[in-house]
Amino acid sequence: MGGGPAGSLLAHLLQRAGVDCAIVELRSKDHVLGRVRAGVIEHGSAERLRAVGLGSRMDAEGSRHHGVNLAHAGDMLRIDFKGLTGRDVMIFGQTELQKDLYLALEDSGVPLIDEAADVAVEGIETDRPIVSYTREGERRSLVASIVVGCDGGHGVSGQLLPEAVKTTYERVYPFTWVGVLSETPPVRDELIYANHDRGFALCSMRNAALSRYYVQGDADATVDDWPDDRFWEELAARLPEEVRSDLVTGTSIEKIVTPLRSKVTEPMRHGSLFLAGDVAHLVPPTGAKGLNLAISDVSLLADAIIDRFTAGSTAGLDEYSDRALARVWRAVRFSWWMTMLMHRFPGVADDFDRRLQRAELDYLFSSVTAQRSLAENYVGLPLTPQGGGDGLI
Ligand code: RFL
Ligand code: PHB
Repeated sequence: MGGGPAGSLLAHLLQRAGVDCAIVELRSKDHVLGRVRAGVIEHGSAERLRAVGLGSRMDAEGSRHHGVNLAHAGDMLRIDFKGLTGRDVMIFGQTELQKDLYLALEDSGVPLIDEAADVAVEGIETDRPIVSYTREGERRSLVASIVVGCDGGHGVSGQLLPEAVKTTYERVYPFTWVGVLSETPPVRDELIYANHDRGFALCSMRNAALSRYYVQGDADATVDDWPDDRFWEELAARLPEEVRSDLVTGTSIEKIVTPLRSKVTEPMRHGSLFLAGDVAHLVPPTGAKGLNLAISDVSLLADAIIDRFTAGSTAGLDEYSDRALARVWRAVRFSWWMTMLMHRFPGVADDFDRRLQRAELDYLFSSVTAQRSLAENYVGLPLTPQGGGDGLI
């Protein structure tokens, strides 16, 4: 269920291994392909995409980033991923990855049933669950062995888990991100995350002629509150002087307001229903982890499903939820930490929190150990904790 990155990558992995599958997607293909979202692909995610034939355009048109910058109180700190971890990240838009995924599915003949309305699932406590949907006015159904809910942050498959087995953990942050895409050269070659008294700002990019910028907005902000002039003015005000003078502004070609939340639903399996990607967990975009978690979930799940249908072993399926959640919570922690570190928190605790932020940023600016921890999390932790970071876990 769902043909975003999680659903389409999972289908690609299964089809390659000879496991039959189909995707049932609520929206039209064009709609899915038109969404602008993530930009940062972790080192391990990129390696996994390359290993399954999805790396050539990413390597040709994306760019390798060896570091990011943190800005605070007029200073800039470069976190040197390459030097600190030996690894890097790829900047390649989710929109582009989605294109490659749909092309790969078309080539391999995976049925992608788009514009499927009223998608419903029955029998998840049996080994013959049924997915039904309405397309072109007709009700149809698919009998499956396994159903995977990959239906995103607004999806419904999480609701299929009985209340008695389900626990949801949630944190809502009291602000939004206002994002703009503009056909202007990026202000720097690498990303800049800025902590400023006026609020957070992020400078990102898609390529040498396409920039992606974000500023922190109020919790109830709307796109109409943020005409281009206001956006550029506010972004410039939140950047260090040396960067501000290089900022090239232009007309926005896309603008969004996105709320920030952390949310995890446990477990990620009930009977023959499995959850993967945003439907099971949401993270604020500050750590650039959402798409990467979707990729790691389906990597684990694809191996488990393939094992089930080729070797007859259900061990991987039985372990999936625990293994995926162990990684999820590490990314939830990092995204929460980056969010707490970089934003202005409106409210009574503000002064105390600002002092803590300043102390933490001072520590980061002065300690290579602290920088290495950030770098290690940002480039991506190993697929399973056993592989752990510097090997100490
Ligand atoms: P998606 O991409 O939302 O896809 C879910 C699909 O399911 C369909 N659907 C249904 N299909 C069938 N039946 C139903 N009932 C259905 N309900 C919905 C939807 O139409 C959709 O096609 O979830 P998925 O596949 O789990 O992928 C998750 C990622 O898209 C998401 O985590 C990232 O975009 C998050 N994210 C980032 N992640 C990163 O790793 N690095 C980043 O730099 C990054 N930046 C971002 C982001 C997300 C952002 N927004 C807008 C939320 C920046 C932003 C601004
Ligand atoms: C993006 O380029 O859209 C982007 C980059 C880094 C983030 C979030 C979004 O942390």
